[in-house]
Amino acid sequence: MSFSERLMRAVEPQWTAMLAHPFLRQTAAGTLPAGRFETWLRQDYLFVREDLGFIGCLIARAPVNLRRLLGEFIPALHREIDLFESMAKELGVSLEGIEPSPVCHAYNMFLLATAHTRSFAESFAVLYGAEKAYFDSWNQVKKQQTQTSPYQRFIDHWSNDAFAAWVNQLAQELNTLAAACGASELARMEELFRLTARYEYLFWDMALKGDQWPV
Ligand code: MP5
Repeated sequence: MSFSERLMRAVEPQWTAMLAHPFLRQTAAGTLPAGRFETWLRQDYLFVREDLGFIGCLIARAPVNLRRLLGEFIPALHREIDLFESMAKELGVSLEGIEPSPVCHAYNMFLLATAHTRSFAESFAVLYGAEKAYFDSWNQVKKQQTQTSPYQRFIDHWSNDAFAAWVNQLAQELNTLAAACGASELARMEELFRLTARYEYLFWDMALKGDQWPV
């Protein structure tokens, strides 16, 4: 079994819970309560803009052979930010003056802290987790939907063939990195991968139920 498969098996309970989250089912069925998708859109817009810093830090620490793969992800993230801005306009959602929710803030800080304080392989495992989570989640929405969604461009963005190829390539590179890691580093990668899956669950939960600073 490859290391990326081993990770998926290790976090199976968290992954299953993430994919079973009602936010995804209700997005597919078109039954989300008013305003919930818009909460996700606004918070994920902030998340992606912060994600650029995480990727930048990974590039700085990457072995030379991975700089191109990671470097090409930066313009892809800028195109993604354009997609958020164009969808927000279409849906009448304001992107002005948004504050990150506690979950969005914590997840972004987790990514940055990982990239700054953990090994490159550990940080790469977290990147794989975040990308794979979106690929699996939006693919599931796509499979479950029975009619075109007002949010179709987002659904298609993370479930198309190009995104599948990117996630696949991350898995291959992760397996190569893991082959050079000892048992304790592999265990830390697994622990961080599980935390990533937990944050992904929390992000859907935040979108559906709201999540505000109590004070
Ligand atoms: C991604 C995302 C995917 N946009 N938001 C969350 C909460 N997790 C993962 O990352 P990307 O960089 O948008 O492909």
